[in-house]
Amino acid sequence: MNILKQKNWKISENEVTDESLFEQRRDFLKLGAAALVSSSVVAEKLAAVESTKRASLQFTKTSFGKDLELNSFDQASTYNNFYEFSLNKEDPAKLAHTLKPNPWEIEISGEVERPMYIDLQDILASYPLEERIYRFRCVEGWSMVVPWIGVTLAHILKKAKPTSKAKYVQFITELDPEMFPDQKRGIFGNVPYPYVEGLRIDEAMNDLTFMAVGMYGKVLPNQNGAPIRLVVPWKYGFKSIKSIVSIELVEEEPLNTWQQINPKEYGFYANVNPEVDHPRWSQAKERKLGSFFKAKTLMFNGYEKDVGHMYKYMDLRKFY
Ligand SMILES: Nc1nc2c(c(=O)[nH]1)N[C@H]1C(S)=C(S)[C@@H](COP(=O)(O)O)O[C@H]1N2
Ligand SMILES: [Mo]
Repeated sequence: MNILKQKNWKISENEVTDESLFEQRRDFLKLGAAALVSSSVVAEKLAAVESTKRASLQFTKTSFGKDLELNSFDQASTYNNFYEFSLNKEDPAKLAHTLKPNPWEIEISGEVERPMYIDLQDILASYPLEERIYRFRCVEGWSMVVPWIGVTLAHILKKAKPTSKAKYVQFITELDPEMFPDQKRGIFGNVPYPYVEGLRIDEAMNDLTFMAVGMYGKVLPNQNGAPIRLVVPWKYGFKSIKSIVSIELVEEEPLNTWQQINPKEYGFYANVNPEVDHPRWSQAKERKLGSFFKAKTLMFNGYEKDVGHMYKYMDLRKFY
């Protein structure tokens, strides 16, 4: 295989902002003697402090989602689905320190003229990073609005030059039980690993389809899929696969993890659609993190004018 190995840029120390670290440490000191007697409280707080030490990113702002009301960083980084750590949404934030996002490489292979490895540091240092505010809707009925930082997937794929046989794209999450405790459990784990997702090539090349390396101005927290994850805003959240190490261009439709687990409930397309209910619950409404009331779910999660054309001749009840 013809592998193009790119230069390995490192983020320099001075790009790491310590502002929030300092703020948190001060709060920590304010907790005073009462908290200090419990060493587990101290350890937990220190872990939280460490996790805020994330590098700031250089990026351009865009008009995507400029009228949407953002969720807070805390909301988006403490309520997570990341089964490699746990099924419990509060756990990834506490457990994800075992994920080592640096160094990290993504292999691009399959139906491409230029198979390659891309170093994550290259993306951070030399790709045109932009911020996009997107709605995010989990199939379970909760939603949020997040300012992601990254590049379009199309930008990355074009470097590898997909061939005419590339009809789909398959993504794979890192498989490493030292980083992801649930992977140690083998067949007793939460899901069959590694986590796999897929998109049709036109979906992958759509301008909305984003590879996020950061959020809220800084690199991704581990629990949100560091160092690089997919964000497909018109599809249910499970399509937005985290901590990606492989992107393969393929001829056949990939079998994504949730389809493997329960094909009656989860399909390949997973477009947000308030008219097609999940077999066990309605998809007509959603609750935004932090909101008391539910809101109506929008067709294609509000992105119909950007993506509706791709599904014009498809029966969306059949291709769920
Ligand atoms: N590798 C991997 N990717 C994943 C998941 C997962 O468990 N493992 N969960 C998915 C689901 S169900 C959702 S809703 C989103 C959650 O992303 P967030 O934690 O950043 O909100 O990640 C998706 N990507
Ligand atoms: Mo989800």
